[in-house]
Parts: sequence; C-alpha cells; structure tokens
Amino acid sequence: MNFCVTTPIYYINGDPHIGHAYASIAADIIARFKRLDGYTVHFSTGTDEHGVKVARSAENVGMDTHHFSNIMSQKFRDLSRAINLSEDDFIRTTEERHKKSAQTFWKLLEKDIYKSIYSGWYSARDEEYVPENEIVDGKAPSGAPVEWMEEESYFFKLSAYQDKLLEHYEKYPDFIGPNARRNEVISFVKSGLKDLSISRSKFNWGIPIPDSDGHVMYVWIDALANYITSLGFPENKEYVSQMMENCVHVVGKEILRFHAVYWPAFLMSAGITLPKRVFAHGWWTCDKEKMSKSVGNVVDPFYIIQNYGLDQLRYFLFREVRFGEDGDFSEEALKNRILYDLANDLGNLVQRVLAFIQKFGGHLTVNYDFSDQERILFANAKNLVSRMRSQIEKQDLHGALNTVWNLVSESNKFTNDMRPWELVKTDVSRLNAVLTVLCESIRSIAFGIAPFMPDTARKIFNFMNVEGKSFDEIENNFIDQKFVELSPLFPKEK
Ligand code: ME8
Repeated sequence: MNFCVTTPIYYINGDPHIGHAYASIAADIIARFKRLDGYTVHFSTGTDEHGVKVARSAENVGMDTHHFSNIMSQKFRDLSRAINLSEDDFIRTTEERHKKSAQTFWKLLEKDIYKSIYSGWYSARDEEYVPENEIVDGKAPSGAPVEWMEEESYFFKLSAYQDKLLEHYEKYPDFIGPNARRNEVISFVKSGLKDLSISRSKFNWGIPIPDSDGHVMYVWIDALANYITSLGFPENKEYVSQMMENCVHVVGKEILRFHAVYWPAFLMSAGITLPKRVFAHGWWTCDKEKMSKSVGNVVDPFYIIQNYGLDQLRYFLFREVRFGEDGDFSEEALKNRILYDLANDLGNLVQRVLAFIQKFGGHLTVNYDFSDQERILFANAKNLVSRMRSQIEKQDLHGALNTVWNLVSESNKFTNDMRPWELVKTDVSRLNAVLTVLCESIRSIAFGIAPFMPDTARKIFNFMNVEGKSFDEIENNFIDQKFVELSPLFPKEK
C-alpha cells in the first residue's frame, strides 16, 4: 500500500517561521500515522528557490543568488531537523534533477502552449499575475504591491481545462478539502478560466525553457513540478503515477488555487495521474495580529522549541485549532495546553499507573474476567486507532487529537473510580484487571500520540517495553512483560 504526502516548498526570501513549521508538521503527522498503519510512504518537503522574489532578496543583501539560496535553503533544512520531520526527501528547485524533471514536464505540456504578449499586473511577493478586476487600491488582494509587466511570454491554455476540472471536482468530491474551500475553488473555475502566462523573458533566475530563446519558466510551474521530481520523474513513470494517485498535498489556503486548479490542469495536459487530494489549512496570527517582519511579531519556531519543548509545540498547533481554520498563536495559550492537557491529563495518567506497576513488581498477569466498566475502556482503547484512521483520512488532525484525549480523560476517570491504591490492600486479582485495562489504554494512547509527539510516545513505549513500530502491536497483551524505570514525561525545566 502506497501513500504520498507533501508540504508546500518554501520560498527562501526570509527565515523560516511558525507557519512553515505548521505545514511541515501537519504533513509529518499524516506521514507518521500512515507508516504506523503499514503503508509505504513518500513524504517530501523542500525549498522553492527561483523567481523574482528570491532574486530580489539576494540582490537586496548584495549576495550572489546561488550563494544566497544555499544559505537560506539550509535554514529550512535546519527547521526540518528542529521539528523532527520524518521526510523522505528534501527537494531544492535549483537541483539538477529538478531542472531535468521540470523541462521534461514542460515538453509534455507543449500541445497546450503558445506564444503571445503578456501585459498586466504582477505581484512579486505572491509570485502571481493579478487580473485588473482583482486590484484593490492599487494592490493585490493579499495587500502586496503590484507592478506593470509587458513582455513576450508563453501561455498555457488553461481555458481549455475549465470543463474537465469541473468534471473532476464532481467525480471526486474529496479532491479538495475542507469542503468550504472546495466550493470556493468551484466557483472560481465556473467564473471562467483565462490562459496563464507561464514564462518570463525579461528575467533569468529560473529554469530555462527547453529549446527556447532566453525564456525561463514561471516560478509556479517549476515549483509545482517539485512533487513529481521528488517521486523520480521523468524516470519511474509508473511509480510516479501510483504515488500521485495516493498523494495528499498539504498547502496553505492562499495557494490552493495553484494546487487545485493550475496543477491538475497541467497534469491532465501532461497525461500524469492527479493527486488524490489537496487540503488547504488556515493561517496563524500572533496575539491577534498578522505576523509580519515589519511589525516584529513573527513567531520563531526555534525559540519556541528551545523554551517550551518540541512535542509541546507539535501538540499545541494541532489541538488548539481545527486544521483548516485560522488560529491565533500566543505563549499564554501554549503554556496552558502544556500545563492542563500534557502535564495534568496525560503526564499524570502515565505516571500514576506505571509508577504503581513498578512499585508492585514491574509486570502484570492478565486477568480476563473483566467487569463491564473494564470491558468498555478495554474496547475503547483497542478501537482508538480505527477511530483516528477515519479522521486522519480527512486530515482532521484536531479531531484525531480530541479522540486521543477522550481516552486519556476516560482512563483518568477510570483510575479515580477504581482506586487501585485501595485494591492493592483488598483485591489483588481485581487490581490486575484494572491495571491491565489501563496499560492497554496507555499503550493505545502512546500509539495515538506517536504521529503528533514522537518523542513522548517513544518514552512511553520504552517504559512499557513496547517496540512502537506498528499499530498491529496493539493486539498483543502484556503477560509477564517487564516494565522499565520511569522518568517524567514532561519535565518542568526545559
Ligand atoms: O507559497 N500560518 O511558499 P511560502 C500558517 N513557494 N501557515 C503559513 C503561514 C502562516 N502565517 N505562513 C506561511 C509558497 N505558511 C510557494 C509554495 S508549493 C509548490 C510552492 C505556510 O514560503 C503555508 O502552508 O510563501 C503556506 O502555504 C506555506 O507556508 C508556503 O509558504
């Protein structure tokens, strides 16, 4: 079973921030869940290095563009390490393999390409052509400045794909998520698609168009092609198609149009399988303000990880806000989540149950004569992953965490009700049943959090002497398993 998940590839005009970390961690959670569920996964991320925006940023700091790209791309690689990404590939669009792939891809589109003159507005910050009717107060809808452009350009016959795209959205209702965004895309396409300018002739920081006269590709064609380069295109065409068929692109809402309209149209033209789904997530603000360098409120993921811990951040980002909606970042909210959800709910559950087992010999003997209450918790523990599976399928990462935390609460309540510290004096066989159910539950919880908080899950697996490599392990019991010395899950000092 194959599965592919991607992050957007990031522009390297500025330092990585929490928004980049967010998209990357989301894709990582999905990749990790699928691996635990037995899939062969290809998870790619990387940097988008061509285009006007990057070239100007290099110029502004007086650096050679190649040199600038190397330095900036490395910062995104460093972010990937700092947030514990499990990517299979980190792709840079300046790599030779990508040049070959993008040029081959271009050739496949040639029947839909013609030359003409582009004259219109362009927003360098968005790397986007802005139609006259979308200009508001002399700016792009995003608020970015626009500049007039008039040059010879190749065009892609996007208009020829309007009906085919609408058919595709109809036939595959899950192609775009969340649903509200799907509707926006459909009305955009219904309102009429214009052919798209896909080359630049007055500018050279890009991939040259094959056999052409000094034109370079529009940065978005080059960027979108990264997904197939990473899968091995132009070689391994069969593998590329197989993976694309099971591929989920995680993107920010502002670039959904590129992924759900342009990209599928290009793929149709090239005869390459379309991805299974494009999911658009929302945007983070900071203390209710749009993050911006000039305001100085850009949240630095390295700082947050240093001060609050990585798994704490990974948890917060997906518990605080429904994935797909906008959210507001504040250190106060993060601190509360750490204190209440992590230390109090999860930390205490693991600590008190496993410490108790340690105290009484460090292992369990299984008693299958469960009471009704025990049976319910046992069943809920065993079913946790299957409930999460349908949520992860829809990228409902927030819902999946809620599902885990319901089991955490249920297990804490069960512990309070059953009072193992009293049973130890009165009914040792009952105590065994209670602890067995709690251990099953804690192991399932560890699997449930593993995609979100891999290091924390690993600690719990280690305490319980469980491998933690596949959801299949949830079926095994704990007879005579030796538990290991505990240490705090969320140490107070970071
Ligand atoms: O658009 N909140 O790159 P990019 C949440 N190179 N997510 C945010 C965010 C925020 N405040 N800011 C950024 C590009 N992101 C192109 C993509 S893909 C073929 C090419 C996330 O560096 C969000 O996922 O501007 C957004 O789509 C992504 O970073 C792209 O950032």
